[in-house]
Amino acid sequence: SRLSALLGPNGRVLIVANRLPVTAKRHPVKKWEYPSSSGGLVSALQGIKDVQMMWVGWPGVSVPNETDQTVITEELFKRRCVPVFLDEELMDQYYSGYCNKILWPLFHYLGLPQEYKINKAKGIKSQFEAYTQANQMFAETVCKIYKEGDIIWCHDYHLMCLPKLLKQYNINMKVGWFLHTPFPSSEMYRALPNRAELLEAVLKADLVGFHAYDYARHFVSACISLLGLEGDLDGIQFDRRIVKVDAFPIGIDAQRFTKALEGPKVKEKITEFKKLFAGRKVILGVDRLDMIKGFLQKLLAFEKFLEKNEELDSGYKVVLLQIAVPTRSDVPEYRKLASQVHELVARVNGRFGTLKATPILHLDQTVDFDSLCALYAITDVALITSLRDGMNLVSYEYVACQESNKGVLILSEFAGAAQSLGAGSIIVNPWDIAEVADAIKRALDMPTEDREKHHRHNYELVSRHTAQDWAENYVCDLYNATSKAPLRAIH
Ligand code: GDG
Repeated sequence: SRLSALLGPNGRVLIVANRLPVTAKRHPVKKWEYPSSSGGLVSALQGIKDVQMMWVGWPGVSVPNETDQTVITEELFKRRCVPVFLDEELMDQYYSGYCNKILWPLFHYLGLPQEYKINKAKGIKSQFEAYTQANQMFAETVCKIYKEGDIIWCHDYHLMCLPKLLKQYNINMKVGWFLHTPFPSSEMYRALPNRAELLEAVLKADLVGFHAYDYARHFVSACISLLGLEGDLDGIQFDRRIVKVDAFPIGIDAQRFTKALEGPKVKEKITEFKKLFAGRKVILGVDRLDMIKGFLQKLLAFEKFLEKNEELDSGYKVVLLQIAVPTRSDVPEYRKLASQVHELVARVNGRFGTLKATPILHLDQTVDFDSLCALYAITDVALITSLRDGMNLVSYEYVACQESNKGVLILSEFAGAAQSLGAGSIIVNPWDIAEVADAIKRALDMPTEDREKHHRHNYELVSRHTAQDWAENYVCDLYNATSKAPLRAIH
């Protein structure tokens, strides 16, 4: 590949992300086991092939015992992973605290928590300190395994200080940073008390990447208005260098899905699910149970759809199948969201259910990969109502599995994916409940010819623009972006 040609036989890509692709898990007999972790980033980077990669990240559990740490480190090393051990308190302040209570909601336009103002003296201040401290520990781990020629690719809002810390250690390291969430408008971002420090740390990278041009533009605006820098989408002048900023929309490994559909296990599931839902149209939702995914809006819209189409009742027989993957349940806001969702599900089911069937099938669970593929393949509509979403890979995966069915994708205009899959989907504003309700009706009624046309457009994009391309484009650009000469001579 282009990437392996560039890097040569010894060059490695070090992926630094909060979570490793495998998790260390306590086991009653074996003591430890190492299942793979799920999530968007892991799915995407599985697509990079024929390049030496190492991962640096948190192993998914706090491990106080040093002997255990040694065992885990050795085992993970065999899987090309290097753990960063963070204790429970640090994780609580850095991850549940600063990352998930402050940066995540802010980057998705949900604002800052009230606490930010109230607890400034103790809670929040120490959350930012924990954040920088955790970043420091990631940096130290990277430095320990760094070899000349390695390329370091830092991921996401958890690690915004990392480019600066790594360059402090060795100015010649090639360091890139990529954000998987939206970068918000500078008018939103400027509310963050540590706004300047984080921007300056990110700007130490050689390449700053986003899923969409809008996010890159917002980042550049923030640098201009909050740091007084000069720049545009060609680069930002900082520290006598030009920092490259660009959009790299992520893709998926579509073949992983199409191949799975051919396998006996998925075929079996397909038969099973087809029987289960016989005679009903199925609308599918697959989301982590997160406020950004617009669960309440989705449920309200589905309720409105049922309300408006009551007379069609027996004609339609529609079911909303929602896989709600549990996430961050240690954060109170997420627990609150879960109970709001449950209340709404119960209301709609109580109102529109019959002795024979209920209109919403809501599962607080993950499903295994085979079942996921089968569900993607047999359902009639995918309903994605994210209030904000960096990209949204579920929409891509759905398209990849719909070659025979030609199901319809209803997609929020606030998901990054709307930029690429817009022309082949029904685009909705998830806040407009009536609009989403109508879109459900339109999707269910769409003539085969239109469904084929929509699907063709989306499928071409999804199968052509792969995760491998994404990673290659990013790493190649990073490779070439380094060591820009100073803009002008210094007197
Ligand atoms: C973040 C950004 C951005 C989900 N449920 C199950 C399951 N999944 C897998 C899906 C998909 C992944 O998890 C979810 O990815 P998304 O992109 O949809 O959403 P986030 O988790 O919020 O990801 C997002 C992404 O990072 C990448 O940059 O697109 O905007 O928020 O791959 O397949 N997998 C299995 N069972 C499940 O029940 N096996």
